[in-house]
Amino acid sequence: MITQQQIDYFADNGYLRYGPVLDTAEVEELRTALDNVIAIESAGGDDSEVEFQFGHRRGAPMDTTAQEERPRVLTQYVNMFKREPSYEQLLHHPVISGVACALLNSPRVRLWHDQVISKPPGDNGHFRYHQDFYLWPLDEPRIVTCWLALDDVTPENGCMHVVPGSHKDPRFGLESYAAELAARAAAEAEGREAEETVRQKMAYEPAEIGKPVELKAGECMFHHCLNFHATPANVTNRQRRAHVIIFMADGVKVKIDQAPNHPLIPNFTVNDGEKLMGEGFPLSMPKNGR
Ligand SMILES: O=C(O)CCC(=O)C(=O)O
Repeated sequence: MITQQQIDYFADNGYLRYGPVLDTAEVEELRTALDNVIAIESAGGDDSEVEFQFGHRRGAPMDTTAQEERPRVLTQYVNMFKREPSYEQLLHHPVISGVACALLNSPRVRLWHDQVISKPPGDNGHFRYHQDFYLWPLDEPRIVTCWLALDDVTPENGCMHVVPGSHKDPRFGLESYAAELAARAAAEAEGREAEETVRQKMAYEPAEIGKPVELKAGECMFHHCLNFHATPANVTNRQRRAHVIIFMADGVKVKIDQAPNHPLIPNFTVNDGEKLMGEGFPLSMPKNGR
Protein backbone atom coordinates (compact mmCIF):
# COMPACT_ATOMS: atom_id res chain seq x y z
CA MET A 1 0.00 0.00 0.00
CA ILE A 2 2.75 2.46 0.95
CA THR A 3 6.52 2.10 1.15
CA GLN A 4 8.90 3.60 3.68
CA GLN A 5 10.38 5.56 0.78
CA GLN A 6 6.98 7.19 0.12
CA ILE A 7 6.53 7.97 3.83
CA ASP A 8 9.99 9.58 3.92
CA TYR A 9 9.25 11.52 0.73
CA PHE A 10 6.09 12.94 2.34
CA ALA A 11 7.96 13.80 5.55
CA ASP A 12 10.59 15.72 3.54
CA ASN A 13 8.36 17.35 0.94
CA GLY A 14 4.96 17.72 2.62
CA TYR A 15 3.14 16.04 -0.24
CA LEU A 16 3.02 12.70 -2.01
CA ARG A 17 1.81 11.94 -5.52
CA TYR A 18 0.35 8.56 -4.65
CA GLY A 19 -1.27 7.35 -7.90
CA PRO A 20 -4.27 5.13 -8.76
CA VAL A 21 -6.88 4.26 -6.10
CA LEU A 22 -10.15 4.05 -8.06
CA ASP A 23 -11.11 2.45 -11.37
CA THR A 24 -13.13 4.11 -14.14
CA ALA A 25 -16.49 2.74 -12.94
CA GLU A 26 -15.89 4.02 -9.40
CA VAL A 27 -14.98 7.47 -10.70
CA GLU A 28 -18.11 7.48 -12.87
CA GLU A 29 -20.24 6.60 -9.83
CA LEU A 30 -18.78 9.58 -7.95
CA ARG A 31 -19.37 11.93 -10.87
CA THR A 32 -23.01 10.80 -11.11
CA ALA A 33 -23.50 11.29 -7.37
CA LEU A 34 -21.99 14.78 -7.68
CA ASP A 35 -24.39 15.58 -10.53
CA ASN A 36 -27.21 14.60 -8.19
CA VAL A 37 -26.01 17.02 -5.50
CA ILE A 38 -25.52 19.79 -8.07
CA ALA A 39 -29.10 19.26 -9.28
CA ILE A 40 -30.41 19.57 -5.70
CA GLU A 41 -28.35 22.70 -5.03
CA SER A 42 -29.32 24.28 -8.34
CA ALA A 43 -32.97 23.78 -7.42
CA GLY A 44 -32.58 25.70 -4.16
CA GLY A 45 -30.51 23.43 -1.96
CA ASP A 46 -30.68 20.96 0.89
CA ASP A 47 -30.50 22.62 4.33
CA SER A 48 -30.49 19.44 6.40
CA GLU A 49 -26.91 20.23 7.47
CA VAL A 50 -25.68 23.77 8.00
CA GLU A 51 -22.49 23.28 5.97
CA PHE A 52 -24.32 22.22 2.79
CA GLN A 53 -25.02 25.86 1.92
CA PHE A 54 -21.37 26.95 1.68
CA GLY A 55 -19.02 27.24 -1.29
CA HIS A 56 -21.37 27.33 -4.27
CA ARG A 57 -24.25 29.30 -5.71
CA ARG A 58 -27.74 28.06 -5.11
CA GLY A 59 -30.93 28.28 -7.06
CA ALA A 60 -29.16 28.78 -10.40
CA PRO A 61 -27.73 26.29 -12.86
CA MET A 62 -24.00 25.89 -12.27
CA ASP A 63 -23.26 26.76 -15.90
CA THR A 64 -24.90 30.16 -15.61
CA THR A 65 -22.91 33.09 -16.95
CA ALA A 66 -25.21 35.81 -15.62
CA GLN A 67 -23.45 39.17 -15.79
CA GLU A 68 -23.97 40.03 -12.13
CA GLU A 69 -22.29 36.87 -10.90
CA ARG A 70 -18.56 37.24 -10.46
CA PRO A 71 -16.55 34.15 -11.42
CA ARG A 72 -15.55 32.06 -8.40
CA VAL A 73 -12.01 30.83 -7.82
CA LEU A 74 -13.51 27.44 -7.07
CA THR A 75 -16.80 25.72 -6.27
CA GLN A 76 -17.25 23.58 -3.16
CA TYR A 77 -19.75 21.02 -1.91
CA VAL A 78 -18.89 20.34 1.73
CA ASN A 79 -19.41 17.00 3.49
CA MET A 80 -20.43 14.96 0.49
CA PHE A 81 -20.12 11.92 2.76
CA LYS A 82 -23.39 12.90 4.47
CA ARG A 83 -25.21 13.14 1.15
CA GLU A 84 -24.03 10.33 -1.10
CA PRO A 85 -23.05 6.77 -0.03
CA SER A 86 -20.34 6.51 -2.70
CA TYR A 87 -18.50 9.41 -1.05
CA GLU A 88 -19.11 8.01 2.45
CA GLN A 89 -17.44 4.75 1.36
CA LEU A 90 -14.30 6.64 0.36
CA LEU A 91 -13.67 7.68 3.98
CA HIS A 92 -13.24 4.01 4.76
CA HIS A 93 -11.32 3.06 1.64
CA PRO A 94 -8.51 0.84 2.95
CA VAL A 95 -5.83 2.38 0.73
CA ILE A 96 -6.86 6.02 1.22
CA SER A 97 -7.24 5.77 4.97
CA GLY A 98 -4.31 3.36 5.32
CA VAL A 99 -2.01 5.81 3.57
CA ALA A 100 -3.38 8.67 5.73
CA CYS A 101 -2.60 6.63 8.90
CA ALA A 102 0.91 5.91 7.63
CA LEU A 103 1.62 9.54 6.72
CA LEU A 104 0.34 10.80 10.07
CA ASN A 105 2.02 7.95 11.94
CA SER A 106 -1.29 7.36 13.69
CA PRO A 107 -3.07 4.03 14.25
CA ARG A 108 -6.44 5.67 13.51
CA VAL A 109 -7.60 8.67 11.55
CA ARG A 110 -10.75 10.71 11.91
CA LEU A 111 -12.48 12.83 9.29
CA TRP A 112 -12.23 16.59 9.68
CA HIS A 113 -14.40 17.10 6.61
CA ASP A 114 -14.62 16.14 2.98
CA GLN A 115 -15.69 18.16 -0.02
CA VAL A 116 -15.85 18.20 -3.77
CA ILE A 117 -13.90 21.12 -5.17
CA SER A 118 -14.43 21.93 -8.80
CA LYS A 119 -13.28 24.52 -11.26
CA PRO A 120 -15.96 24.52 -13.92
CA PRO A 121 -14.82 25.93 -17.28
CA GLY A 122 -15.49 29.66 -17.49
CA ASP A 123 -16.36 30.05 -13.80
CA ASN A 124 -13.12 29.71 -11.85
CA GLY A 125 -9.86 31.44 -11.15
CA HIS A 126 -6.46 31.20 -9.49
CA PHE A 127 -6.79 29.73 -5.99
CA ARG A 128 -3.87 31.41 -4.27
CA TYR A 129 -1.10 29.86 -2.20
CA HIS A 130 -2.28 29.08 1.33
CA GLN A 131 -1.71 26.75 4.26
CA ASP A 132 -4.89 24.96 5.29
CA PHE A 133 -4.06 24.53 8.97
CA TYR A 134 -4.42 28.21 9.93
CA LEU A 135 -7.92 28.29 8.38
CA TRP A 136 -9.17 25.58 10.74
CA PRO A 137 -10.21 25.69 14.43
CA LEU A 138 -7.88 22.80 15.33
CA ASP A 139 -4.94 22.66 17.72
CA GLU A 140 -2.15 20.72 16.04
CA PRO A 141 -1.01 20.11 12.48
CA ARG A 142 -1.35 16.34 12.48
CA ILE A 143 -3.72 16.58 9.54
CA VAL A 144 -3.40 15.34 5.98
CA THR A 145 -5.52 15.88 2.88
CA CYS A 146 -6.20 13.27 0.24
CA TRP A 147 -6.88 15.08 -3.06
CA LEU A 148 -8.52 12.63 -5.43
CA ALA A 149 -8.91 13.60 -9.09
CA LEU A 150 -12.33 12.98 -10.63
CA ASP A 151 -11.02 14.27 -13.99
CA ASP A 152 -7.59 14.12 -15.57
CA VAL A 153 -5.80 17.17 -14.18
CA THR A 154 -2.96 19.22 -15.67
CA PRO A 155 -1.71 22.79 -15.11
CA GLU A 156 -4.07 23.91 -17.91
CA ASN A 157 -7.23 22.84 -16.06
CA GLY A 158 -6.05 23.72 -12.54
CA CYS A 159 -4.17 20.78 -11.05
CA MET A 160 -2.70 21.04 -7.58
CA HIS A 161 0.62 22.89 -7.25
CA VAL A 162 2.73 22.43 -4.11
CA VAL A 163 5.79 24.10 -2.61
CA PRO A 164 7.92 21.12 -1.56
CA GLY A 165 9.25 21.38 1.99
CA SER A 166 7.19 24.46 2.90
CA HIS A 167 5.43 22.49 5.69
CA LYS A 168 8.67 22.46 7.69
CA ASP A 169 10.02 25.88 6.72
CA PRO A 170 10.31 27.80 10.04
CA ARG A 171 9.07 30.99 8.33
CA PHE A 172 5.70 29.28 7.85
CA GLY A 173 5.48 27.30 11.11
CA LEU A 174 3.42 27.74 14.25
CA GLU A 175 5.88 30.01 16.06
CA SER A 176 6.16 32.39 13.11
CA TYR A 177 2.39 32.42 12.77
CA ALA A 178 1.96 33.30 16.47
CA ALA A 179 4.50 36.13 16.03
CA GLU A 180 2.61 37.34 12.95
CA LEU A 181 -0.66 37.47 14.92
CA ALA A 182 1.01 39.30 17.80
CA ALA A 183 2.57 41.85 15.42
CA ARG A 184 -0.80 42.36 13.73
CA ALA A 185 -2.54 42.90 17.09
CA ALA A 186 0.16 45.37 18.20
CA ALA A 187 -0.11 47.30 14.93
CA GLU A 188 -3.89 47.43 15.23
CA ALA A 189 -3.66 48.72 18.80
CA GLU A 190 -1.32 51.46 17.60
CA GLY A 191 -3.53 52.29 14.63
CA ARG A 192 -0.97 51.40 11.96
CA GLU A 193 -0.64 48.78 9.23
CA ALA A 194 1.30 45.65 10.17
CA GLU A 195 4.18 44.78 7.88
CA GLU A 196 3.39 41.79 5.68
CA THR A 197 5.30 38.61 6.47
CA VAL A 198 6.97 36.31 3.96
CA ARG A 199 4.16 33.88 4.76
CA GLN A 200 1.46 36.39 3.80
CA LYS A 201 3.32 37.39 0.64
CA MET A 202 3.09 33.80 -0.62
CA ALA A 203 -0.50 34.60 -1.60
CA TYR A 204 0.79 36.87 -4.39
CA GLU A 205 2.94 34.21 -6.00
CA PRO A 206 1.71 32.53 -9.19
CA ALA A 207 0.96 28.81 -8.97
CA GLU A 208 3.90 28.21 -11.33
CA ILE A 209 6.48 28.80 -8.57
CA GLY A 210 5.39 25.43 -7.16
CA LYS A 211 5.44 21.92 -8.49
CA PRO A 212 2.41 20.78 -10.52
CA VAL A 213 0.98 17.41 -9.52
CA GLU A 214 -0.64 15.98 -12.62
CA LEU A 215 -3.06 13.11 -12.07
CA LYS A 216 -5.40 10.91 -14.06
CA ALA A 217 -9.02 10.55 -12.92
CA GLY A 218 -9.03 8.02 -10.06
CA GLU A 219 -5.51 8.92 -8.91
CA CYS A 220 -4.74 10.86 -5.76
CA MET A 221 -2.09 12.91 -4.02
CA PHE A 222 -1.73 13.77 -0.32
CA HIS A 223 -0.65 17.05 1.19
CA HIS A 224 0.32 18.11 4.70
CA CYS A 225 -1.84 20.82 6.31
CA LEU A 226 1.12 23.23 6.60
CA ASN A 227 2.25 22.73 3.01
CA PHE A 228 1.71 25.74 0.76
CA HIS A 229 -0.46 24.81 -2.21
CA ALA A 230 -2.43 26.57 -4.94
CA THR A 231 -4.38 25.77 -8.09
CA PRO A 232 -4.24 27.94 -11.23
CA ALA A 233 -7.32 28.81 -13.25
CA ASN A 234 -8.88 26.16 -15.45
CA VAL A 235 -8.42 27.74 -18.87
CA THR A 236 -9.67 24.71 -20.81
CA ASN A 237 -13.23 23.76 -21.70
CA ARG A 238 -12.85 20.55 -19.66
CA GLN A 239 -14.13 19.93 -16.14
CA ARG A 240 -11.74 19.88 -13.18
CA ARG A 241 -13.41 18.10 -10.28
CA ALA A 242 -11.67 16.67 -7.23
CA HIS A 243 -12.80 14.98 -4.05
CA VAL A 244 -10.89 16.24 -1.03
CA ILE A 245 -10.84 14.19 2.18
CA ILE A 246 -9.17 15.71 5.21
CA PHE A 247 -8.07 13.30 7.91
CA MET A 248 -6.85 14.17 11.40
CA ALA A 249 -4.77 11.93 13.62
CA ASP A 250 -7.23 10.75 16.27
CA GLY A 251 -6.70 13.11 19.23
CA VAL A 252 -6.55 16.48 17.48
CA LYS A 253 -8.41 19.00 19.65
CA VAL A 254 -10.68 21.97 19.04
CA LYS A 255 -9.05 25.44 19.10
CA ILE A 256 -11.83 27.86 18.31
CA ASP A 257 -9.77 31.06 18.33
CA GLN A 258 -7.69 29.90 15.36
CA ALA A 259 -10.74 30.13 13.06
CA PRO A 260 -13.77 31.34 15.06
CA ASN A 261 -16.02 31.70 12.00
CA HIS A 262 -15.42 28.28 10.50
CA PRO A 263 -18.69 26.87 9.08
CA LEU A 264 -18.29 23.50 10.82
CA ILE A 265 -18.17 24.95 14.35
CA PRO A 266 -21.99 24.72 14.71
CA ASN A 267 -21.60 20.93 14.34
CA PHE A 268 -19.20 20.57 17.29
CA THR A 269 -20.61 18.57 20.19
CA VAL A 270 -17.41 18.96 22.23
CA ASN A 271 -16.00 22.07 23.88
CA ASP A 272 -13.00 24.19 23.04
CA GLY A 273 -9.83 22.34 24.06
CA GLU A 274 -11.44 18.90 23.85
CA LYS A 275 -10.68 16.14 21.38
CA LEU A 276 -12.76 16.62 18.25
CA MET A 277 -15.12 13.68 17.82
CA GLY A 278 -18.81 13.07 17.32
CA GLU A 279 -21.21 12.20 14.55
CA GLY A 280 -19.92 14.70 12.00
CA PHE A 281 -16.29 13.64 12.46
CA PRO A 282 -16.25 9.85 12.07
CA LEU A 283 -13.29 7.56 12.53
CA SER A 284 -12.22 5.90 9.33
CA MET A 285 -13.09 2.22 9.63
CA PRO A 286 -11.67 0.38 6.62
CA LYS A 287 -13.26 -2.94 5.79
CA ASN A 288 -11.70 -5.52 3.54
CA GLY A 289 -12.59 -4.78 -0.07
CA ARG A 290 -14.58 -1.71 1.05
O1 LIG B 1 -8.94 21.83 -5.49
C1 LIG B 1 -8.53 23.00 -5.45
O2 LIG B 1 -8.59 23.75 -6.41
C2 LIG B 1 -7.94 23.52 -4.16
C3 LIG B 1 -7.86 22.46 -3.10
C4 LIG B 1 -7.19 22.84 -1.85
O3 LIG B 1 -6.77 23.96 -1.64
C5 LIG B 1 -7.04 21.81 -0.82
O4 LIG B 1 -7.27 20.63 -1.08
O5 LIG B 1 -6.65 22.17 0.31
